[in-house]
Amino acid sequence: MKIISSDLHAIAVDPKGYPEDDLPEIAFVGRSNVGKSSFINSMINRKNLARTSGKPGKTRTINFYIINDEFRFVDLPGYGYARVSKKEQDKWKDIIETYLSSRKNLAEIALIVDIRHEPTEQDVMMYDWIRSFGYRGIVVATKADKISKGKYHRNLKIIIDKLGLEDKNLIIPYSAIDKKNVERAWNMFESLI
Ligand SMILES: Nc1nc2c(ncn2[C@@H]2O[C@H](COP(=O)(O)OP(=O)(O)O)[C@@H](O)[C@H]2O)c(=O)[nH]1
Ligand SMILES: [Mg+2]
Repeated sequence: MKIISSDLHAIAVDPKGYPEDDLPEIAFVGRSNVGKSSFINSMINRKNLARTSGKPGKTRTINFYIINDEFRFVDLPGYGYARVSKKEQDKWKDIIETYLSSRKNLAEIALIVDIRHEPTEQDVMMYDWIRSFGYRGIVVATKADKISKGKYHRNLKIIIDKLGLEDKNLIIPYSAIDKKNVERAWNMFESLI
């Protein structure tokens, strides 16, 4: 994919704030701090368009990034950050679910997990939900630069088994640092947009 332009298009908490056009969107969900914003930045060769943060639990909004004026990447609020109240977590859950269940533009939802860790119950729930809505269920296993060679395949298998992936081509080991598999990720998304 040749990136000609990329911009923040909209920030929303509910459907009133979503962009009003027919451009296809690929949304990214995952735990807080898993690397969603870093994934988006590295895919589009931008250092800090999608805001990344050392402080987990900061993104409370849906951020729409428009690419080549043709499609959007959508950065959803991260779930599962223990240090925010239940009430606040429920609010984020509502923001995420409203978007995912109502958005006509949505071409695919990709789940981002950390390759070093077994997926959480919330990851499993999210993945089941994605599949039940008829999406393919692409999984990006990021932070691959942080895992030893010895653990790499073992951990991928743990993730595949825990999430119940039917096809192991659906999981993309990735690194925002060295851009491992950036081409493979683009090939996967290009067929959808
Ligand atoms: N080593 C490494 N660090 C990463 C990678 N992706 C994200 N990070 C770091 O993980 C932290 C959280 O990333 P961020 O993109 O803000 O996560 P988000 O909350 O899911 O959007 C930041 O300190 C990033 O620099 C990666 O592929 N490799
Ligand atoms: Mg983020």
